[in-house]
Amino acid sequence: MTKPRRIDLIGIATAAGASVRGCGMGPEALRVAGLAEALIELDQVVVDHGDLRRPHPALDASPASQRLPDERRADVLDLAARISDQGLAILDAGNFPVFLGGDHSIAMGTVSAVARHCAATGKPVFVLWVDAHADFNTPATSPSGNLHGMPLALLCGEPGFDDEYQGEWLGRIDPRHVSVIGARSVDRDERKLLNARGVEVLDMRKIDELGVVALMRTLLTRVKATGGHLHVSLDVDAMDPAIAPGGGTLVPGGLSYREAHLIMEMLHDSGLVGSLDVVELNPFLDHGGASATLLVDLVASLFGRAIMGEEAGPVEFVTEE
Ligand code: HAR
Ligand code: MN
Ligand code: MN
Ligand code: MN
Repeated sequence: MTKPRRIDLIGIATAAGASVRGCGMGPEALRVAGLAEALIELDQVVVDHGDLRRPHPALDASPASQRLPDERRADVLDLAARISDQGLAILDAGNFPVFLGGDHSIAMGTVSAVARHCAATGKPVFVLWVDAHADFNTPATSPSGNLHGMPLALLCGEPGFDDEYQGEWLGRIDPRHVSVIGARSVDRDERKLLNARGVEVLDMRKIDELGVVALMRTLLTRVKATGGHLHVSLDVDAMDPAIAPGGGTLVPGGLSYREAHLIMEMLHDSGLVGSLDVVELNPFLDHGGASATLLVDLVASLFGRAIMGEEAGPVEFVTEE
């Protein structure tokens, strides 16, 4: 990747889009696991903007009680608008935002920032969603009502999101420019929407059969041909729970350690990635920081850490006709 002017870290300390609490502590766990240090080691310039959080967290009557998804929606959308504005300012300044979640509903704001930034220059936006889930539910199809299962549908302009979800802050992306990789838990009606809108789903079966390299080469070649901006949204549950236990909605049969790194290494070599989310890390469920450490190492691979050092350079891809 051509070196960005600067990497801007921005934490979003929230679990408002999820029913399992704890991923609000994600940004701090990523810092403790050495995220900034790993990037500095790769000769990047890093600024940490600290965390966005909801302004007045309400106290529940019982500490164990869970607020319903409807009661958490205003927090999700308030944060999304702030994330979008702050992300846009970072991108407009020519810097590389790394958004530290927080649950995956933060991507309503992060991808909006990218879409708004690119709309100004006419650059097409592509999204690589690295996740066990497709996060393409709408309020009508969602089995849980949790907003972390809906960001892609909102961003792709799916109907069924009322006025409360709309605003200047919301950017739009083309569902045919979205690829979900690592998927293995897709809801019935969500699957119908994904197919109808032309979202590419590189599910675990395809990875088993064809391998990460073939799938990523095809994708990267397509993005490169358009000169697009590639946004990567990395959900901790994309990886197998055996190596990444720190998530609230784990699904067996995920990416192996090397598959995940290879995705990041190929993304680095492509030079196409301009923004990143690291989401759903739940330090309360993690085992001794294993998942936080894995995520930091994956981000380092995305920014050029390589087994034999950065000088080895990218492997050229040849496209066979
Ligand atoms: N598909 C389920 C739902 O909509 C579960 C979504 C869980 N989402 C995440 N993000 N952990 O990927 O409720
Ligand atoms: Mn730009
Ligand atoms: Mn997700
Ligand atoms: Mn997920």
